[in-house]
Amino acid sequence: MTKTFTPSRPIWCAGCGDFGVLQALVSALEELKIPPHERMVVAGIGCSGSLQNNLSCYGYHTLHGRVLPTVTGSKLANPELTVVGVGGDGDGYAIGGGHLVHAFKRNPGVTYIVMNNGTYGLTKGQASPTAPTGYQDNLEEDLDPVMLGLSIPGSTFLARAYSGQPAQLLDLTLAALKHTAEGGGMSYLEVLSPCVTYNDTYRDWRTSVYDVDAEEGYDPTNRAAAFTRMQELREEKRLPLGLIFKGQRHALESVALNKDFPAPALQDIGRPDISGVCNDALQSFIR
Ligand SMILES: Cc1ncc(C[n+]2csc(CCOP(=O)(O)OP(=O)(O)O)c2C)c(N)n1
Ligand code: SF4
Ligand SMILES: [Mg+2]
Repeated sequence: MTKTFTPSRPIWCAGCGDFGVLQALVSALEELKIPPHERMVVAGIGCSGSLQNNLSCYGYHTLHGRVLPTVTGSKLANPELTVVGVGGDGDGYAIGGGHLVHAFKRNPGVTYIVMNNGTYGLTKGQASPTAPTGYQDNLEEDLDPVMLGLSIPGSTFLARAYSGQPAQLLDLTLAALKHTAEGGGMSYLEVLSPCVTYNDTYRDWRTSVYDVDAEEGYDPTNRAAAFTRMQELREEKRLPLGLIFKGQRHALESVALNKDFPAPALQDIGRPDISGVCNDALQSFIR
């Protein structure tokens, strides 16, 4: 990147929770001194998917539900980038739900932030996988993606924040970026981010959130105990916030890339053996 563009102003409704997520991400990237040309932000489709237009970065608006394969590919192509995926609950848990399972399992060095508002905001308020029973005549039980993440042994960082509590949201965004920067692999941060137009949950969530960071004896390194606590809190109709689980496992790029399979963006394309392979590939399309 030789020039930076001026980020556009958000197009969200006044009061949308996504403003808080943008503010936290911008502040965390600044605090960690990650310059714009080292940031790659990939967004899904939805109101939340416009976030990458509102900060200085390499940005890419990918296909609906395809944030995780795109960020995984970006990190493998250039592991020197700070790669962040952002999107909605519809994007990440419905059409993209299969990718979430495999991303937890693969543990690529990316941060994935999901703005969960329990609805498809952009398409005017249909029930998403996290919508409660009864919302828009939803007959189904809501999905808890943090519990899904806990059930997959490869996951290494699972947290939940609330855009109505900006100090904790910033702390968790910083912790997520640091986990990944230190080689820990994928940091997954779900943010409860109310949609004031189609599912205004501010009043409900203000009283139902529960902070495990403040709970004496809560151990985020104990996967089984964390799962049990999440289940108890769910039965009490509470929404757990905080660092829910932090484990250790190698990041995908640390084992997938090596001297026989180097990162494509870091290869010297002037080398004759590489330019020969590139030319052969190009010729094969022309033939
Ligand atoms: C393949 C495909 N299917 C459906 C759509 C229509 N669509 C656009 S956004 C969206 C859901 C958005 O919900 P969510 O991901 O929760 O984002 P939000 O708008 O709530 O931030 C859908 C179904 C689409 N764009 N592409
Ligand atoms: S429709 Fe909902 S999710 Fe979309 S910008 Fe407005 S408040 Fe935010
Ligand atoms: Mg949504």
